[in-house]
Amino acid sequence: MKRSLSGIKPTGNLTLGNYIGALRNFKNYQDDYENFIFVADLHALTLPIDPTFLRSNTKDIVAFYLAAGLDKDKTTIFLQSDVSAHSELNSILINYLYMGELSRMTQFKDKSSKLNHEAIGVGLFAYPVLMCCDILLYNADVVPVGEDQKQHVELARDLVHRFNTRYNKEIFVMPEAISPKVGARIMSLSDPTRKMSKSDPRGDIFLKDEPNIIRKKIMSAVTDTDTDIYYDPEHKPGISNLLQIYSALSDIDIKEAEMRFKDMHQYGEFKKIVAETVLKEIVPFQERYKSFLNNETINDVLNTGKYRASKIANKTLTKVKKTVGLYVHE
Ligand code: AQP
Repeated sequence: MKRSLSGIKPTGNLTLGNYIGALRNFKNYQDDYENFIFVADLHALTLPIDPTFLRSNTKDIVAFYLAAGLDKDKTTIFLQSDVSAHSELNSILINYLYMGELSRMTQFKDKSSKLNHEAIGVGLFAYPVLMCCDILLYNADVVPVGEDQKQHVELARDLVHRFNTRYNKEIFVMPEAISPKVGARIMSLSDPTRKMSKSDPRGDIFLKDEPNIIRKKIMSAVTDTDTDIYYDPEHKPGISNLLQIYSALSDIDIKEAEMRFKDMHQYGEFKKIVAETVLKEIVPFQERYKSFLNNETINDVLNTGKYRASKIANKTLTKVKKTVGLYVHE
């Protein structure tokens, strides 16, 4: 059976972007793939974060995974920090990637551009190395991600090629990023030229927002002064973003969504329909999330996941150690 792996960093409150681009799709892999979904908590340390928030957000994400339809008997749900092989493989593979490659990563450039040069953490720079380890430890065939993470999966592909070629053995499986056809890049509602992002929450819809707040945010989403509703991200980024949200949550393509609104010519009416579509999906999701958010459920899921993930990850780690010449003894 092929393997699928994905995760979310607990860096901030999860957004509708995380939901549409990633979370909502995770369950689609649990029947046909050996599915691994983790909370990338070590990645959350790459920028300063409040420890109490990190802990509670980590639990939230596990409850979100369950609310999104992940079943612990079908999907291995685990914490990155629970499987020490991630950090150990990181110490090895960091030597197989280049400064030039890491400096070209768009996410690093974006995030570091907001910091004083002297204060850019090494972890932020090296974050894609750890992400390569996350993927390669499980020999994932597919990695379901939103648009912004594709470049990191590409880096993992380069690393697989480099490593396997150097040792002339197929140690790692070549992973492939897969993104939803619609909704792989949901934009901020206050500035639709910017990605909706949990660590830069201007114009975000949060998965824990109250329904009236969600409605308000959508009704005041920035659009243009026209009245026609069609998809044109360059000239109508706000309307295109709302169309994207609508079509992703209605499971239809953009063309069909455009058809539904072609005679409407009223942004207010359109926004109301988008808001109701979001609420129809998010309100029951929030109810399920609340029902899973208790220590007993979370710890049970994570204990099972830790055991299953560690077994597979340790096997890969041993293989890599032997390959590079580290002395492995029983
Ligand atoms: N706006 C988005 N539209 C579609 N997909 C998105 N994802 C993130 N934002 C959007 C996808 O969500 C998954 C989890 O993301 P992550 O935790 O690895 O962090 P990220 O990609 O860096 O997302 P954020 O929300 O912008 O986090 P911060 O602010 O911490 O950097 C990924 O599959 C991502 O593509």
